[in-house]
Amino acid sequence: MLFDLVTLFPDLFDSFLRSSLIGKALSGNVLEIRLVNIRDFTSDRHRTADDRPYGGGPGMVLMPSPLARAIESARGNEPDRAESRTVLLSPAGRPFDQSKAIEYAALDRLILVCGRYEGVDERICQTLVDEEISLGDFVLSGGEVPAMAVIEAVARLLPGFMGAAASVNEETFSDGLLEYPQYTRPDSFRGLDVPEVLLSGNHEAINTWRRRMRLRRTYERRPDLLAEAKLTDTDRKFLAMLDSEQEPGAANNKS
Ligand code: 4GY
Repeated sequence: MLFDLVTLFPDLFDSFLRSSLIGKALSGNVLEIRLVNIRDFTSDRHRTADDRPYGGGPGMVLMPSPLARAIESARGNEPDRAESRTVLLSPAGRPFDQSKAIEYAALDRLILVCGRYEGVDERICQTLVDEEISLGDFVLSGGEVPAMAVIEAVARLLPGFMGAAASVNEETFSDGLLEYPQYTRPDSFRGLDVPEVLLSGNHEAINTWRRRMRLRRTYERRPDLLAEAKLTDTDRKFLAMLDSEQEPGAANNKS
């Protein structure tokens, strides 16, 4: 799969692209990443890429022309890649999630546009961008860090990315619940013991405990996920019990 990164700061990707897993995927041809520097498509001697916003207000806006030419340059090589998508990373986008990562992993090519300044000229979004996606409700200085997150989320779904031995564990988002807590040796660390059940060797008890921990965590931290989660009748009974512990005046033995 080919990723084109359209950015004013290509150097920000240096260490990321050399990092072990991504680096291996690049040399193993599982992944190809091309950098397109927007600055190379400016047309004045100062190589200006930003301008003041029409209507006034603070900050600067990424000029449409250099960005348009940069995106078109990316598309221009190998324009015949069957399935290609141009995506802008922006807090104003639709939320990026695991289902989006799966969708992108099926493409031949993803063009990631990294904005800077206060934003990108809206006409770029209307003409050259297929969709805007957000990594979360916070504002960064540019789309480069979110672009790396998207590459990592998508790349690990590509066949051959992690080698034959390790397979992708998508449990958390395949059934829509948060993961259970993990422990490794030693069985006591700074006075905190590994839950007994995990040392019991009783796999049925372990599975039940893990399922309940997943339900409890999701209930406490991400109740919004429960609406879409795949739940059994037993799960729903457990959740109803958690909920009854939340009633005002009900006994609460947890912490
Ligand atoms: N949050 N999710 C995000 C971001 C920076 C102004 C457009 C985010 O995806 N991207 O904060 N991006 C902005 C900065 C121009 C990109």
